[in-house]
Amino acid sequence: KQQALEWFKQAKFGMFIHWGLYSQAGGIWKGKRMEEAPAIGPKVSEWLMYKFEIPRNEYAELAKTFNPDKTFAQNIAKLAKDSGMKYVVITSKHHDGFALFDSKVSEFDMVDATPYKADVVKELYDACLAEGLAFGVYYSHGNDWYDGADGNFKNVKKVNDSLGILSHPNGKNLWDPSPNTHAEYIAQKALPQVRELLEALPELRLIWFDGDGYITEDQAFEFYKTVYNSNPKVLVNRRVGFDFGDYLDAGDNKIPSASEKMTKYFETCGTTNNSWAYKSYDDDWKSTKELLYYLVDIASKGGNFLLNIGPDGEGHVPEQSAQGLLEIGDWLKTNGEA
Ligand code: FUL
Repeated sequence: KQQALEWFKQAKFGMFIHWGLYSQAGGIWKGKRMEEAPAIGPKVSEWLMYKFEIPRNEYAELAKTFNPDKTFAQNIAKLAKDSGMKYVVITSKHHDGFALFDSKVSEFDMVDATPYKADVVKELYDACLAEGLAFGVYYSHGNDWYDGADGNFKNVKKVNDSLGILSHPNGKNLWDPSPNTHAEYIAQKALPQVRELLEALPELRLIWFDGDGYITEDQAFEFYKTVYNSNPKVLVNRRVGFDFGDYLDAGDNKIPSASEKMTKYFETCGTTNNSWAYKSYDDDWKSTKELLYYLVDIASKGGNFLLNIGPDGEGHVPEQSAQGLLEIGDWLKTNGEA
């Protein structure tokens, strides 16, 4: 782990990718924007299913038209490289439960359910390794609106992590919960899928877990152990839950203040507009100067910046965000260490 952390500390700058079935909708469902949706909760576009309380079968229809450009992996890997990034982390499964990789324990995945029929996580892994980039996956272990019943929230009193973040009652599927229990989901889908990823991607560098508000301490430990036993070189982020993570974050788009005590190494994940996944009508892009300010601020405090892109349903990165990233790459060539 120590060696893996050394790599991570050197890396400093990475690319986060939020991409999945929701990317096709771009924040709009049946003519309505996320902001007009009935449910409470975040307006970020990967929360589409939750915000519009879309029944599971209806949501699954989105897979039938998910057929991105075959050049997705190459294009993204090149963009990350040209932007001076050293690692890439993609949403292998977000809260909607859809896996972008080939899973044997679920049919709700890229290979079984889409006309694309190929494992796009593996494609991106290969493309990143070819560019000399490290590769990681985001995996929503705690929350799964498709298979995770009601999210087990009632069994979890409080997230006992070092930053004292309390879990909140939002975010579970109460409109059309799957019939299995949350514990069954953990045993039959989440843990097996994490094992599948570790086996399919031997050079994997990190797993970025999410949804620790919905799991118990024993379950958090089980995820940590599963990763460690399969490949001890793979880092695990704080959100695996209950302080088991190898490194910290200060929250979405949060940079710790200079006086804030970070007990472990940290990474800040950030958006380029106001959504993680593609939102067709959000043009509120951060300027390159602002992004550079964050990068330098975070690096000066000793952390990593995981800057996000949200490709559209075809896999194309919005022009403005690609441009901003490339300008950071140019700046780093002149002023950075790399
Ligand atoms: C949050 C998620 O709920 C968001 O959708 C996003 O993935 C962000 C990075 O983490 O917990």
